[in-house]
Amino acid sequence: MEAGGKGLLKKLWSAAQMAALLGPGVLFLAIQYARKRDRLEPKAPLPPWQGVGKPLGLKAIPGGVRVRFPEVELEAVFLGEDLLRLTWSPGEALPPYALAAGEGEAFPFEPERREGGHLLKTPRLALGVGEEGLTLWDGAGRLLRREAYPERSGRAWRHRVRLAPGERVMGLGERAFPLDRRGEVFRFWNRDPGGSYGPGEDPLYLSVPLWLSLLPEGGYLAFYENPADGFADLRGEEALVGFWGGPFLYYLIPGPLEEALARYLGLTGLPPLPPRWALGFHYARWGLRRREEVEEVVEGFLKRGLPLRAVHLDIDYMRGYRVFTVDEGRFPDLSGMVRAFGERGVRTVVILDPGVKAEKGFALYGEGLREGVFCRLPSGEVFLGPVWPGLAAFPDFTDPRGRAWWGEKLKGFLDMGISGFWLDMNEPALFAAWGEPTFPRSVRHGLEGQGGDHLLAHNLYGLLMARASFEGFWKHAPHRRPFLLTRAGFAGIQRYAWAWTADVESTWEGLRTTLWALLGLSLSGVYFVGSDIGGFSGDPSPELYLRWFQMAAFTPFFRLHSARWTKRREPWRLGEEVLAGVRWAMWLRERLLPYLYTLAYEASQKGLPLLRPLFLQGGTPTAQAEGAGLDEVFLLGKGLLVAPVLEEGARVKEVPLPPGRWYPWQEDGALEGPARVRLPAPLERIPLLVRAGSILPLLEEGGLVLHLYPGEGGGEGSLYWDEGDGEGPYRLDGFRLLPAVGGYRLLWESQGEYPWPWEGVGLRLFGGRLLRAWVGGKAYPAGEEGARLPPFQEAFLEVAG
Ligand code: NBV
Repeated sequence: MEAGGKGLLKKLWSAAQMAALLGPGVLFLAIQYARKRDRLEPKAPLPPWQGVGKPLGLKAIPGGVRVRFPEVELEAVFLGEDLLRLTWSPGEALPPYALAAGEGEAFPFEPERREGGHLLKTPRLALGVGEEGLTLWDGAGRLLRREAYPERSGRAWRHRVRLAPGERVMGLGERAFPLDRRGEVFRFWNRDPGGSYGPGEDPLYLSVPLWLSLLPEGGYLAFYENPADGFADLRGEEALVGFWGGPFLYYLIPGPLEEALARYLGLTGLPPLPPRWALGFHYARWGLRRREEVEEVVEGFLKRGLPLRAVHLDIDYMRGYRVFTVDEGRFPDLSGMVRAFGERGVRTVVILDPGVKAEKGFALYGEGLREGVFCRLPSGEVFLGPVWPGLAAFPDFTDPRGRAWWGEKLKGFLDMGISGFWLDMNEPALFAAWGEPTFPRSVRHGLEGQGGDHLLAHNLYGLLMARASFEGFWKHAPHRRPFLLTRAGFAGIQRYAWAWTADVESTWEGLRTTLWALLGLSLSGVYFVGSDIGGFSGDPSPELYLRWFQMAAFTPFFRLHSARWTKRREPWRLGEEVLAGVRWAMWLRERLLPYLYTLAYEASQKGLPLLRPLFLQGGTPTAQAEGAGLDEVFLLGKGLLVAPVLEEGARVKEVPLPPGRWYPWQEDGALEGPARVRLPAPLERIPLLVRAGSILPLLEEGGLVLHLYPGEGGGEGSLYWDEGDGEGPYRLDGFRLLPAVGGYRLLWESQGEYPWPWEGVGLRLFGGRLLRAWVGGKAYPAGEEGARLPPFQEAFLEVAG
């Protein structure tokens, strides 16, 4: 009785919130839908969990073994010396949507018989198959993981994994929790928290069943290739990981973790090189109802000399929220607007929601019905759910026909000159007055012909909407690099889209939560990420707004966005002080473009993250064990340490410095790590540090300038550059600084066909005074702003004292 009463209260409360957010009209549909979903949701109790028993026998197969249990089988196969795949059967096999390529080569080896079991060993990994469970060691013989044999209940599988005392577990996708996930339970189920979230909200929009274990020495990565509804319970000394359906199939990769992540990207796909403009500043705002309002904002940025590179149109541009339409009354001649913006260097991105208004006479809906591309209920009836336009049907992106159909629809916008698409509501999200704001689990999906329910396909919806959009983009604009931004996704989403952390609250906790979510995504293979500056759902104080701006300037996706019910927040509306701070952040971002673009290139080639928590680069074992600075600062690439201010009123930031020497941004005196240092953080800027030994390529007024921050052995850096879009020629420049008598030698090596687009190169040295530079016997004087030289292969830098 009591539980029922509480349940009712909860329902009323969420209905009230929904009404406040979306208005009474939507509320009616949302109540109707929640009732329908409750009726459709299968409620059968689960049979009790049952263990799989002990292994009965083991047989060698190419690259591994098959282990027989009373009723199940385990297949353990090495796909490389550092990649082990474990598959339990029977299971619900699914198309490998998360994976980029086919299976790797099976790695040849012989299982050895040992007391109490068998040992499977490569130079990098060893798996022990024992009486009670599996044990994993790395190449140095260090214990990585011990797991018990799994249990089953109907379609569900779960197992227990022992956690070592000092072990940290990270990853798991986008989470509103500190990076070390121990002590909490997480669900793998993409979910729209409904217009606003803060710390502790779970799950969020984009889950990835990837776990990174950081041990006092070493660590490993485990990736569960299962999109079904699942969980990781990390509250005890033993973790419990399970899925309510789908295949029980996972991969194990030994550390170091940075390499393990790169290996995981080898499996699930590298992010493509983005168009260069996408690394600039983007502006969005929900609630700009007319073309003139958008034009006014663009003008506002440009006339103040604020470098705006893209403007996003939220759902307001559509006719009654019908996807792929434009309201000609409010947005007349959209292509003219897009062209005019383009001429001023501003790209246009439009939002797309998956729901197609279920309305007689709406051509797209009629066509979708005729072509049979929408998701259906088990009865065969097209499934309808309420979203922005009212009741809508949803393309089945797990069906190749659904994907192709959707991809075609992008053509109109691409022909108009639209540069990118922002994919929203693709968890998929629905308006439900209570309970889960998504499809009932019984909704059917094609799954490449094999068929299956929403329990299996839910987490794939965003991934495959992105895939459909990516493929359509390629097809219809083959000379442009696709730019897609998505809210939901799954493992492999990095192959198609960038992600943003969406509707976070506009509070200081929201800012901190954002940093957790961004780093969590990065540690889950989703490297191109960003947030709504200032938070989505409320009105940030000017100080919070500025601190958010300053952090965002160093995250891969840099965009201002806000909800329609909040106060307008273009940078010039928050006072002179804020505007000056924003100008610093925006221009520093512009200057860093060559560095960022090079990082983007490295991500696309080597699978290295852009945002890195300290332990991924340069952390000593002690720093790792203490987890120092895990959630306080981050590295952008290897060279730049960013220390965002996350507290109101703070004008000093305590920064955990990893070992080595670190130069405060553009200063000469380096600090020595490991240490915790207190650095000034006036309102206008946040502390930035450069790792000694870095050469950073920057764009400054005169062209390209190398900032040289020498370490003991000199320094190095690289630069990737090309036309900025398409697949034309590129160039890759490598710079090496070597200590020499009286200064440094600077060596420059180039690869690729793209010509050097600047006049010569500028040099600025930190940690010493550059007097002049010599190239081929000719001296080039150095002033306050450094020296400018013609292109060279070797230069000598003469340094004072
Ligand atoms: O399209 C409206 C919003 C959008 O501005 C936001 O960025 C998304 O996360 N969208 C969610 C739908 C409505 C949220 C209440």
